[in-house]
Amino acid sequence: MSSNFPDGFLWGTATASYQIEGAANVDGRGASIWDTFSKTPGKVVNGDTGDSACDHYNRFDEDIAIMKDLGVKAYRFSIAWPRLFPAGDSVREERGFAFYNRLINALIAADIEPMVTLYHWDLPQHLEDEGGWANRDIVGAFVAYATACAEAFGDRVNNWITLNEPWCVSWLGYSNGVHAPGKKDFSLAIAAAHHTALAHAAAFRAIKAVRPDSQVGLTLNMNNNNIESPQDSEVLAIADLMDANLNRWWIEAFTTGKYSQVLLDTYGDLLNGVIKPGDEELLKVKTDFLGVNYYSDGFVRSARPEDKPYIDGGFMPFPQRVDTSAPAHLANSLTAMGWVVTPEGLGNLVTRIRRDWPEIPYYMITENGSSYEDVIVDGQINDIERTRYLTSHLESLQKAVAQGVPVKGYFAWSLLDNFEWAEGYAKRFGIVHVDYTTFKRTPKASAHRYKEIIANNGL
Ligand code: GBH
Repeated sequence: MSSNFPDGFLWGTATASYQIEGAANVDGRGASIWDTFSKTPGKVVNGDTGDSACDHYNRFDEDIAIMKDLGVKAYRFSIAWPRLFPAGDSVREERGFAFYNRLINALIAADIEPMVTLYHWDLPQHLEDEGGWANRDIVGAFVAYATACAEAFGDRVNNWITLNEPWCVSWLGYSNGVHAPGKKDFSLAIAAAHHTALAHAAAFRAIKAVRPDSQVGLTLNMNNNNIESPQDSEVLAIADLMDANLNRWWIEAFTTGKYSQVLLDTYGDLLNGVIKPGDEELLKVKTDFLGVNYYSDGFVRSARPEDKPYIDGGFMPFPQRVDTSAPAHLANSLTAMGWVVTPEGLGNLVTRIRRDWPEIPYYMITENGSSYEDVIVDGQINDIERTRYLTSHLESLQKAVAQGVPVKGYFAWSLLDNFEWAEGYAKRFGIVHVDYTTFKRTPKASAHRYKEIIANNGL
């Protein structure tokens, strides 16, 4: 069989610092908002914290050897800001820089391309004490941090992602409160959303100033929101608002420097109040690529009597009522997270991005994966459902790529089982199993399948 992805397609795996590193109190690392949050009773399932996680800080050589065996071409990881600048100010911790130098050098020695995310949610606690992402001063602090990273690692790192999923940073962190710092205030979420958009553009320019040839992108969590009652005008209106809130906010910011009229109308002074004169020019930036994290589609249809106003979850200030539950035909095959499995959505999503924003040069699928309960039998994990999730999503992606959609890489989430934020260690997304007592790594059946896919450059 001939290859069905383009030559040079970047097959990768992805992780994030707080989810895997552990060694939380080692080599001068400062506290992050996730240290504080996970140690607050009731915030994380089982009271789990990232204190030891997968102990990747001490075992990265073994993890790179696993990737090498899988034939992985690229590895997406994030830098823990509080390892480099423990207090979030200008005071450097050289042991933190030394750790990422060791990691990057080991990747390059193994012929694995590093793809660095600057912010995957572990904000230095001191910056949160000053208001975090809701305080516009964060933009300057982020630029200084991004510049230091580009100067220290830019001779070997060519691919940069400024922020991971600013929607989650803003809405889950500051309005719904399920993520650190656990605030529940719409106005803070809206401020954070604007400041993350400004931070992306500013960090983009900062990295390019140091390394003009680097590739710099932004990673967003996106979905298709399938409308199941198109005759209901209220459903159409809220679906548009949900799309603007999740899928368009940051893309419109960097492509046009402006937000959709529907966002300005909905959020009124809360949004208009944080936009300063000149921001249009500051937001606009010719981002090299879009990172797309895709897990699952959404569905929206006319409300049932039991549906609550959307505002109740703290996700968005929508007083409207709609039914967003899983459609009946998908409801009995949910992942362990309770998410519907919609493989065709991945192809549909990148096709939609191509149609609506042709000015974005190319995309990377920076995360895609699933959580299921794994059973170990004779030391083996035959994760059939995760394997099927992987292959079905790649089939869908391949069809879109064959139609000319410019996707240059795919990063399986995740290389390792890891600290799944508010779900702690209870939810496993890894293609490699981690025993959290011994830290033993065991590639699952999905990892073996991924190895074959990489070797064939396709399914
Ligand atoms: C990513 O976020 C993160 O980048 C990564 O660190 C994490 O481990 C991984 O995914 C797995 O969770 O509210 O039920 O309708 C995923 C972000 C945002 C995906 C909200 C699902 C809606 C589910 N997610 N989303 S629901």
